Amino acid sequence: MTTATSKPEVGGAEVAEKDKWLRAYRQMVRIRLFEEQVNELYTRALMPGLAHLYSGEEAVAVGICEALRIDDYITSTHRGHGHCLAKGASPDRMFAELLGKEAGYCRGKGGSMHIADPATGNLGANAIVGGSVGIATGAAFAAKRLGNGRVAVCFFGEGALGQGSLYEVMNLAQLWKLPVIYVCENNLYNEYTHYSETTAGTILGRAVAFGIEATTVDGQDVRAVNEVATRLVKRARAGDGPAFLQADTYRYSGHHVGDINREYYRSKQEEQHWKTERDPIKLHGNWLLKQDHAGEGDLERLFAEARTEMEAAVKFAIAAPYPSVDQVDQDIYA
Ligand SMILES: Cc1ncc(C[n+]2csc(CCOP(=O)(O)OP(=O)(O)O)c2C)c(N)n1
Repeated sequence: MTTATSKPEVGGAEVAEKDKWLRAYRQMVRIRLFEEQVNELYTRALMPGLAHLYSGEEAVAVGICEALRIDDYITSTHRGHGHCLAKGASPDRMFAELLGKEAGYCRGKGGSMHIADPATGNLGANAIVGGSVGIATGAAFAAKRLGNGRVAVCFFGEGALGQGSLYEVMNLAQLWKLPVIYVCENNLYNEYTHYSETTAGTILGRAVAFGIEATTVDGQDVRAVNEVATRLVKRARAGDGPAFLQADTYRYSGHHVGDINREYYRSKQEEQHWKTERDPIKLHGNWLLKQDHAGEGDLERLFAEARTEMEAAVKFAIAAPYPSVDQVDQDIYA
C-alpha cells in the first residue's frame, strides 16, 4: 500500500487518476452488491415480479458513465440496474421502486425495468428490447438543436440487433451527425439463445454500413472501456457524429433471477471461466494493487462500505410505505 514514506509525493494529476480508478472499483462493487441484494429479495419473495441482473457486466456501465457528464443522457434496458447506479442513481430509491414503494423512482409503479432518473440524465430503462434506441437518438437530436453540448449513450444488448428501428435511427444519426453513442453489450446470449444463432454477419458491420465510427472493446476491462468511451464522447461533443461500441462481456446469472437451470443453453464450465478468469472487479482490483493505488485492506474496506450501503438501502425500501390507493389512476398512460 502507498504510504507517505514509501513513495515520493505525487502530483495533482496522478492523485486524480488514482481517485478515478478507485472510484471505478467502488462503483463496480456497488453494482455487484446491489444485484446480490436483488437476488436475495427475489429469493425471499419480498420483490414482486422478476429482475435481470447485471453482475459480470459492471465494467461496461462504469467505464462508460465515468466518461460522461452528469447532464449527459443515457438510455437503458431490462438489465438496467448497473446503468442507473453508474450514472448516479440512489440505491434507496431503486430498491424502493423494485419493491413497489412510493419512494421509488416511479413511485413504485414501474419496477425494475422502468427506472428513470432525469436528475442524473437517465432517460429510463426499457422492457422492450431495442425500445430506447429512438429515445436516445431523439435526445441527441435535441442536444444538437439546443447546442448544449450533451451526449446521449444508448445501452442495448446484442439481442436488439434484430430490431429494425435501430437501423432507422443509426441512419439518421449519421446523416445529421448526432451526438449519440450506441453501446452494444454483447453478453453472448439473447435470453437462452447464443447470439451466433440469431446474428448474421458481424455486429460492427451493421454500423459500418452507415459509415458510423465503430469499434470493439473488452467489456471486462473498465480502463479499456473508459478510454474508448472518453474518445467517442469527445468526438460526439465536438460535433463529429455518432459512434457504435461493441463491448464484449458476460452475464453471470440467468437471463432473469428465476433462470436457475442453465445447462441446456450454456455450460457451468463456461460460467466458471468468466467468473474466475474474466471478472471485471478482480481484474481491476489486481491492477490497483499492482499500481500501488490500493492495498488489500483498502479493497476490503470498499467492499464492506458498499455492503453496508446496500443493506441500509434495502432496509429503507422494506420499511417505506406503498403508494396510497387514491394514486392508482395517476401517472398512467393508456
Ligand atoms: C421487442 C421484444 N421482443 C422480445 C422481448 C422478450 N425479451 C426480453 S429480454 C430478451 C433478450 C434480450 O437479449 P439482449 O438484447 O441480448 O439483452 P440481454 O438480456 O442479453 O442483456 C427478449 C427476447 C422483449 N422484451 N421485447
